[in-house]
Amino acid sequence: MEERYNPEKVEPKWQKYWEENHIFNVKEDKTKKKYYLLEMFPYPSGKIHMGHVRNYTIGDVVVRYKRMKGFNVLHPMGWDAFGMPAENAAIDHNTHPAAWTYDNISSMRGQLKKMGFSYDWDRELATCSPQYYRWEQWLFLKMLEKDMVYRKESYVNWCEDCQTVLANEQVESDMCWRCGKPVQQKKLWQWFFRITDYAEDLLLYCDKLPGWPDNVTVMQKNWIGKSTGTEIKFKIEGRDEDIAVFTTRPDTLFGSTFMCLAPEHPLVESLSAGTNQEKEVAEFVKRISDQERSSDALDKYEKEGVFTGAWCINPANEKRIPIYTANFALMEYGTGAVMSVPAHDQRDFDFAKKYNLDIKVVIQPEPETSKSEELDAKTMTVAYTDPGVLVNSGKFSGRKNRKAIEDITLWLENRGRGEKTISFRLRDWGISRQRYWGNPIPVVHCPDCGIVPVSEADLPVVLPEDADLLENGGSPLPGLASFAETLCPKCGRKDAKRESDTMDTFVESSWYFARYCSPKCDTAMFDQDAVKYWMPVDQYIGGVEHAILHLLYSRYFMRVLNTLGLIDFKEPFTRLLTQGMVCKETLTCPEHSFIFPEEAVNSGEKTICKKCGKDVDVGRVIKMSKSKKNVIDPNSLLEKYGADVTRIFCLFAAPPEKDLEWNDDGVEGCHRFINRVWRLTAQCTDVPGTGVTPYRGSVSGLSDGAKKLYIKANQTIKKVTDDIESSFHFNTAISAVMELVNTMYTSDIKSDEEGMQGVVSFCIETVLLLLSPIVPHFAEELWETMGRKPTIVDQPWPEYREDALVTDELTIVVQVNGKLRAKFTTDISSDDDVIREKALADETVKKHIADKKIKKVIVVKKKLVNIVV
Ligand code: ANZ
Ligand code: ZN
Repeated sequence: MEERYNPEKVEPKWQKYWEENHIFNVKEDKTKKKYYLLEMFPYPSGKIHMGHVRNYTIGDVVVRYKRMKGFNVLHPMGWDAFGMPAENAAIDHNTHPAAWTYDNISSMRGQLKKMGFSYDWDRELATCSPQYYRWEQWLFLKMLEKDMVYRKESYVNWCEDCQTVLANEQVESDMCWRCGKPVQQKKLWQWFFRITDYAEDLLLYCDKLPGWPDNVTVMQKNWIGKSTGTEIKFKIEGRDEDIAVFTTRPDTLFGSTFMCLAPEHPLVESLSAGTNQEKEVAEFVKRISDQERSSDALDKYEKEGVFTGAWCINPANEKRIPIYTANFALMEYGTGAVMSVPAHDQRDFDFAKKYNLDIKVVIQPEPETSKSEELDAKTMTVAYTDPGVLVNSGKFSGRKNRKAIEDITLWLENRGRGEKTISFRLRDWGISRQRYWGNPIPVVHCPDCGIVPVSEADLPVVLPEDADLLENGGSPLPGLASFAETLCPKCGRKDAKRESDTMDTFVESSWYFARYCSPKCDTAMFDQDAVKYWMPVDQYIGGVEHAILHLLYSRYFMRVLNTLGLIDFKEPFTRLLTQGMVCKETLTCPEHSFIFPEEAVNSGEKTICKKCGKDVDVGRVIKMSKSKKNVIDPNSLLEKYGADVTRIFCLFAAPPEKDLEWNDDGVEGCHRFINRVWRLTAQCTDVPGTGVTPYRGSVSGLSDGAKKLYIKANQTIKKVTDDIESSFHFNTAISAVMELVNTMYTSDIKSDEEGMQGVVSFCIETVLLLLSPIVPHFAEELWETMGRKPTIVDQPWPEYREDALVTDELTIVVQVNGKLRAKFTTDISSDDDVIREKALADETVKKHIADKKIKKVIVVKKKLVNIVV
């Protein structure tokens, strides 16, 4: 046996063994319970980073553990392969996105294999392959048929100089990444998924995901943003028509002194038609519609508006109020119309001041609870937004404003002027991207027939993989005749044009986990039986940066598939783990700014730049990132320590949900531990009695030394199992194994006392089994060395004996004629007879009894022995 663990030799050996024997290839097996674990698949950027290594190591350990627990486990891997970086790289390196992507996939696959992850590589998929995106196009057509997808005009980033649409990533502080000119907004017809149809259901189920971290469900809830309010109808003066507004504050209705419509509101044009305001309104609407006005961007814009020339009637007090159109009113929210209450809403207040509109106070601070003076509209400088008592509010005056919300709504309902409603912040999902490297949207534009779906038989619409990227970074698809020019599928017109938008790459990642169940299926998105068996994913693991969009879109997609009758569940991920970040301190050289760890040397107290010898400033510990150069390349670790030390370090340094601070000493420590176990096993297999059957019996009958060790081993099994089951806390699990190893080192493991060799054999077996999910190559090698049959992967997870878990021994006090004379310790399982005998055998007790006759011995269970002489 070699003296130390030699990863260079051992790791490839077992990787080859696993691969050749198809150890990790799985099939549906109805006789076994399934366990589907998935880590978020990587973007093939070229190299794996420490974040990947950590994420995939966590998943791999759980999978290997579950397998030993008897589950039929699915653990697939693939590539989220469409997206912008491939286009940029293709321009930079004068290659094609497809070539760049497939190259990266192949080198990253190699890296993952070197880590010994237990993937079923037969299920590997890349979202940029036509076999994959074909089914996404198919789904798109189904959704189109069912009106789950639609087109509308909306804004994109546009660079006038480059004449191209810019992705958000190509906009750098409002400037074009390429030419540095200011970015404009341009309206284009784009495709949308009706995710808002599922807003209520997506929200409802946030409370039915007990396996998800609370912070993630809270983020999802906020993103969906349900708000309960009242829709109130204002009559338009001189017309038999109403304007409906959405408000969460019907209590302020008596204070609404003007109305604001979104510029896109369908009434704006007709209200102003024929009035003096007509021209001004038209100009305003045109100007505003060239600006981006999302709710996130609202604060960036000065609030402005114009009078439409029309008036409406406040239904609370029949007062006529002017109707404005204003840029802060959004067509997508509520009804697109706002009842403005300047005294109690800051935005409305600013607007009223700017345009000299009435301000009417309807809430006064409560005199006894507030020091503030009575509000006067003429002297107010800010809106009053705190609670208080209603004034100037008809029969509601004198009531606390919050309590009046319900009643005012009811009052309006009774008069047919309002009703309780709900509004969501969630918007429909815009999936159109004017990009090249993405899934083509499968429709054709015909001058006669309009939008025509590509027929199912003609799928996939193949993305030409060899298109030349344009200098300005725009998509070559619209100008690429071989792609864009096509026949109309309906009327056969020869001058129809293929849709040149591709889908948001979030679409591919919204269903890949279902595809893994039958990745080669070429008759459907997936085999329904396979999906029925494997889905939902039991455990999903990934970064918290995907807490909102990716997870929400995936949940939405499952609802779409459910509605279409393709699956019978709605939630894709039963449990979710969001792992922490891998962090490291930054190094800054006064000469070279950020430098890589290997560009610095530690000389005593100081850290010095290798290039210039200047003192390096050691900065804060932050997330590893290439731009800050505080990164460790997994390859360098693999070379120096191998996969298993890298794996155990990732798990040992922090619990999975916490940030992991990189620490070179920690890696060294793990390296030493591994070799400690190696030497220990070597010792044990060299001693006489090699091949001794591991002892699995009860504690009684073991010698003291053997018993101590045996109990420690059983406790360790329990601790490790509990830590994994309850929280995936591998760090404390590993500590427990380390303790067991220490106990072995301090025990006389070569002794021939009763039961010792069997217990030692059990301990070694236990250590290897417990460590095998964490350091699988290492464990396989030692397993084999011990003369056991491969593969350790398929060994059952060790079980502990309840009766061998005793923590501490009992201390028994011995009295002779009521006087305390001695103490001794005994095993907690000792019965009264054993305790009595031990007491009588005690040397000090014997002295006190001397030659007197023993009249009585009373044993008080597990506490004391009283000897009467
Ligand atoms: C009157 C009022 C008085 C309002 C007051 C607020 C405070 P949340 O809670 O986020 O749902 N609003 C309604 N539709 C709008 C639209 N299309 N564009 C811009 N703003 C709109 O917000 C609800 C509030 O947002 C509504 O309640 C409305 O202003 C405004 F003291 O109505 B409120
Ligand atoms: Zn046509």
